[in-house]
Amino acid sequence: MRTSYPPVSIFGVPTDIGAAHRGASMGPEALRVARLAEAITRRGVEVSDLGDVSGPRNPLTGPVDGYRHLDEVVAWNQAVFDASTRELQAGRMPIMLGGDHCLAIGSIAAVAAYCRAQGKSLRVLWLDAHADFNTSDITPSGNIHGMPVACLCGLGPASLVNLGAPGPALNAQDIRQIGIRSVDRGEKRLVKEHGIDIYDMRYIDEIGMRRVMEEALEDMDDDTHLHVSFDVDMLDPSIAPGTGTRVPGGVNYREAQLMMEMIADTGRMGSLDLVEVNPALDKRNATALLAVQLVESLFGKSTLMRD
Ligand code: 4U7
Ligand code: MN
Ligand code: MN
Ligand code: MN
Repeated sequence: MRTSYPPVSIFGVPTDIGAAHRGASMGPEALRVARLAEAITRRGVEVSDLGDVSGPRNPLTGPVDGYRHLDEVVAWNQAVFDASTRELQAGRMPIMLGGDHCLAIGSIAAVAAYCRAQGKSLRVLWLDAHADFNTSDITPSGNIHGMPVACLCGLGPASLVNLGAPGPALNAQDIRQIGIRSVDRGEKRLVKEHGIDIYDMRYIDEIGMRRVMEEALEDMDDDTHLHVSFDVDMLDPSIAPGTGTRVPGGVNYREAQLMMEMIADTGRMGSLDLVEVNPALDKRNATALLAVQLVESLFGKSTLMRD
């Protein structure tokens, strides 16, 4: 088990450009108010909050050819890609605070390009209620936060697919999705066709979170970079009400803690997205406060000394 983490660089990505509900743009401040940096510091990790990346304002226009705000989503993701790349190359761990989940296109494209250059393999854990595998012809909403996984696998507009380097950033086999319970009709066919590994809520109920995590974290080695993309709507809405696309029947508090602790045990996490916190829908910042507790576990906090 690794006991030390590389230094962490936190960025806010204050936008709701990819979502239908306004307010995820306030997520970074909510997480700062919930003392995210202090919680990581308590784990003995060096942390710098480098402020916010910037991008265009939300024009609040409707979908065009199946995409809402495509140009603005590209601009924000270019900024996320550049910031993530810089930190990875400096040997630091980027943490991107959303903002809506479209930012994972830029953050994961950066991680994928970095891993290719370093000859490392990549494992992406996608913690979410949703598969986020829609495309312009099947999306029920036109919202690009429902499309990042498809874009990263090469299904999407050229401006997003080729954001970091030409061609798809990810292979379907690099991804494990956990907590899934809302997949749209056309999206179901597509995730099946591409063989995305999905641990849905039924599977979690049937075999339990411990075995799910063991399977999702299997076959990594010393050269594997683990990227965690954590959409807080994975959590049950009763404990995490502050998010725009709530789906009942989510991961409970103990299950979530176990997930984070088991990720920490691998010692392999090299980058993190913390997305979809929407303070406008929250109750007394409960969702951000819970997310901070979970991040503390992700950095190895546990009740007893374990080794
Ligand atoms: B999130 C949805 F139709 N699938 O595409 C869509 F249900 O990043 C929701 O996971 C997407 O929060 C949710 O609009 C995106 C919808
Ligand atoms: Mn998502
Ligand atoms: Mn989601
Ligand atoms: Mn959402």
